[in-house]
Amino acid sequence: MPHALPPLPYAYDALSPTVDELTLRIHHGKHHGDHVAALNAALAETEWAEQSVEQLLAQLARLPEDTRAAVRLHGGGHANHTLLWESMAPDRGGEPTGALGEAVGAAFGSVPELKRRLSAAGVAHVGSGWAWLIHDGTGLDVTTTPNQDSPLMDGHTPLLGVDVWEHAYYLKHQNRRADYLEGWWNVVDWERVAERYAKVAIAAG
Ligand code: MN3
Repeated sequence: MPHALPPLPYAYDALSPTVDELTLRIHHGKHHGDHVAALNAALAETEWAEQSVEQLLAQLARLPEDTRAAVRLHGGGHANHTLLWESMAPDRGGEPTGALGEAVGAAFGSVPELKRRLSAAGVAHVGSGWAWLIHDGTGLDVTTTPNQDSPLMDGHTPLLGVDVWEHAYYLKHQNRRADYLEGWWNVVDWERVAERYAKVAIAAG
C-alpha cells in the first residue's frame, strides 16, 4: 500500500505566530508531500512496498543499493515530519509530567536543562538535519542526525524531534535558528511525547 501524506492534526494557521501559516503550508504540503511521492516512486513494484516506513528505516542495510538511498532520504523525511506534526499543537509547551517528567529529571537534571541541551544541539548542528530527544534502549539522550536520517536507523526510538532545515524557519526567522528553536518549545505537545515514552519504556523494561 502506498505511503500517504498524513493530514495535519490542526489548521495551517493554528500554530501561528510560533510557526507561521505559509511556512507550515509549504513544509507540510510541499516538503513532506514530496518525500512521500518520492518514497512511493522508489518502492513501486518492489518487495518492500508493503513495509511500514519504520520497518524500512530499521533494516536499511538489507535494501538494494539503488533503493536504499531513496528510502534513507525520503522514508526518513516521511517518518521525521510525521513525528514532528504529531509533536506540536496550539497553545502547548510547559513541561512533561508523570513518568516522562521523572525520566527527564533523571537523565538531564531538569526539563529546562533538557530544553537547553536540545536547542543547543540544534543550533550547533552544521547544515540541514534534526535535533532529537531519543530513547536509546537504556534511557533518554539528546542527539542530532544529518539531512533526513532517522534515529530509527541506529535502533533508537525518536521521542521528540525538531527540524533544523532552513525551510522549517527561514521565512519568519531567516538566519536566526536559535530564535526559532526557543519559540518552538511553546507548541511542543508533551502528552504525545509521553505516549511515545510510555511505549518504549515498557518495551525496554
Ligand atoms: Mn522539514
